[in-house]
Amino acid sequence: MKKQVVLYKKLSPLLMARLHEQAEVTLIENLDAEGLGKLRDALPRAQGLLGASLKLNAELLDLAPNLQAIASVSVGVDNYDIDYLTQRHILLSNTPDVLTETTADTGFALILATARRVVELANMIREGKWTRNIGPTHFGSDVHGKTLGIIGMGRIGEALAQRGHFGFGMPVIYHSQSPKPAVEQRFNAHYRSLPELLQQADFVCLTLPLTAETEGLIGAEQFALMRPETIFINISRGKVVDETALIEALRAGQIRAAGLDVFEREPLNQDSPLLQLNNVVATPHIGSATHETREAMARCAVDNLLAALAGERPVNLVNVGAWRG
Ligand code: 8YV
Repeated sequence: MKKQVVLYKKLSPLLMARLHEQAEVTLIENLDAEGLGKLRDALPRAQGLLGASLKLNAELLDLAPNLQAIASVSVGVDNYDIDYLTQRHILLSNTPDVLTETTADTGFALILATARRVVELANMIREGKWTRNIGPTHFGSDVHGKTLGIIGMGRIGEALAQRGHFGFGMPVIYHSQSPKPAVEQRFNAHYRSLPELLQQADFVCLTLPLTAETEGLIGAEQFALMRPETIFINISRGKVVDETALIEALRAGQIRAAGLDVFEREPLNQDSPLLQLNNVVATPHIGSATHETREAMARCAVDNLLAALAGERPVNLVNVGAWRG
């Protein structure tokens, strides 16, 4: 008897074919009001779920009495109530590793684009304002040799440190729940308390997960510790930052600029003050968004889901307490 799988994220034809071989598949193409209605209608029969970018709370999952596994096409798992899933022995899996390098590339893209004012100055040409040789008012900041501060030294933080150390000759300082001796050895990185890092780093980069402990971690007090030449980069989750405090810090010149791939609310409102600031580079949550990496993530999620539905422990099981193998 094929398992009932509900997808709320489109997959490539290859992966769809693979799923169809082993499951009865319902695809919810969009997560608009109509799509959410279709999802709610499909949940009562769902034994497996696969998708991303949707808060699957208890209210919704109470509609899915037969649910055995959720495969998230993401490394972040802040969209899930882990305790609820564990109590119901619903296996949650994610897709770490396959997206690490791509997301770290996004982090460096933002470091370079923000420091060198790439978006602002490229737009200047498009707007017909490049009418004479550029001068000091157009200058950006150097990246090479500057101090790279990383908050959250997990896989993505390590990949960012690698790029800074080997690629740009940057001294690396970091803050995380615990010191990482291997990272210190590989990248000549040095552990700092959060206040020390904020005071010393030329680039403050967030690469940590959104949890009850990290929500609102960077607010007015933390921005006040940074220097006027500091550039703030966020490729983690928007809610790790008090966005109102960030806007105030940018407006007051407490920090030089910000490169942001994530926001408190996504999509970012067109009338957000962040979009009125020339010293902000904003990208639409493109961290892992390359053809190659998103296919690899989806493939990983399908592997995790099919394993769980076959009674095997998924490679990337998040809530190990749910496993009864
Ligand atoms: C997005 C990410 O989730 O993996 C994560 O946690 O933030 C990104 O890869 C992506 O939107 C999920 O498909």
